[in-house]
Amino acid sequence: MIEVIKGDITKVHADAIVNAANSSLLGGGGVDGAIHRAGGPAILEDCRKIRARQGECKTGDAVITTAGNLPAKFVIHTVGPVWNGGTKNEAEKLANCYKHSLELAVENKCDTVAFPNISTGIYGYPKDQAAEIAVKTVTEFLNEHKKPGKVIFVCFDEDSYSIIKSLIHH
Ligand code: AR6
Repeated sequence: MIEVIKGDITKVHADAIVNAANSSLLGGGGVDGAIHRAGGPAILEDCRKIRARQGECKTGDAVITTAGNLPAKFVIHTVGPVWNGGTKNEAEKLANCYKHSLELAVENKCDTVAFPNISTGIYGYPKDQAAEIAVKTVTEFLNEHKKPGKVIFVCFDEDSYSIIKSLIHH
């Protein structure tokens, strides 16, 4: 099932929350900054280990770490595309973020997964187009795999909240 709420993802009790990271995995602003601040240094420690093992995280890929002090069990870090007017396969890359994050969640037995609106802040992806891709990709994944049991879209702004609400109630 799919839910949408308005709020701060660092406060959400879920098996996994997803972070809109960058390819360095070493933190940044927006939701990334909020997650590292609220979760504490254990998250960055795990990110550094992953970097040492595999290097940077490519756009559309995802990795999983501890959630440190957050009320979630894991943080799944995915790297959204920077909006470039739609000329750089942004839609496919954004869909891959949702797909790969859900694959990691299932592999790690997460039954509840919370997503922010990936790429729609600093990376500039238009909120309506990003919301359509998010809802479509998650819906298809749940139909195909029958898990995770619950996906929550956590919207920080009213715009994304009302767009996603109207999409999932259709
Ligand atoms: N809870 C939920 N959503 C949030 C929160 C929060 N606490 N804070 C912001 N948002 P952004 P991006 C929303 O900019 O566009 C970082 O520097 C925000 O309103 O966080 O994917 C990374 O390191 C927006 O709707 O991520 C990268 O360099 C959504 O989260 C870059 O930003 C995503 O906005 C990634 O940019």
